[in-house]
Amino acid sequence: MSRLSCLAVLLIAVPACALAQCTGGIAVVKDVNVTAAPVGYEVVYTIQVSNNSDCSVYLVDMDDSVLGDLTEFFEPELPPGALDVREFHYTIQAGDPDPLENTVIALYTDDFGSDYMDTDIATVDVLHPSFTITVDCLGVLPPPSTDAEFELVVSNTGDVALNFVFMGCPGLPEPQRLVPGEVLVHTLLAPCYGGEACVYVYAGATLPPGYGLDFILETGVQDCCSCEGAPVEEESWGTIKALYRS
Ligand SMILES: [Ca+2]
Repeated sequence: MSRLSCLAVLLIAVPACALAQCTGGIAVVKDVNVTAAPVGYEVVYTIQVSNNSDCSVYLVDMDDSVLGDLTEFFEPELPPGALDVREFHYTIQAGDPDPLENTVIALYTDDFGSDYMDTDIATVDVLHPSFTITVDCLGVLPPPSTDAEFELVVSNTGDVALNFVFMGCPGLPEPQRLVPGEVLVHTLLAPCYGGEACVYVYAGATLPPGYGLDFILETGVQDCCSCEGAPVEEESWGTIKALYRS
């Protein structure tokens, strides 16, 4: 090959080579709307892909360790500078690991067969709020009183502090904050009417304000006792249920 023809090859090859090189890449950012959430709560993940290269890129795969294969939800092609943002809702499950970490992996390619990959992680601290509540008649006070005495016991059996409000508990300051494992014991008096003394207590528990979650666990309990020395009746109503208020 002569020196001249070698130069000609170089002149042809260099522009073709320059075309095949894209600079920049893609960036994936994953966010979640809360840092902590109880089981049953619907969290919102946002996944944002930006094409920071100077070439169009084409989606190959978008896979999330919790949300699954998300490829179909994203644009198949992202021009240079384009942004693709999607929201996904996920309800925290009882069996989810705590903390719940999920990783999204995005894979794109370009016209020249180069791969572009990026990944991001979002983490949610899974909360397990729960409590128990009982009210029991301790007996009828001796005359001249006509009251029966009851003991209310509330126990925070979950892994997060709860702020309680009660109805039917005169004399109990509110709100009552109980940390995990803490137990509240309170004595209540109820007058005897028609041979029975009864108390009805409603308990509502909310997460501390710092979580920013409008969530309430609530239930009610009831107990009665006979004022004539007959066997004590025990009743309760309600099961602890969680309400999510938007
Ligand atoms: Ca946790």
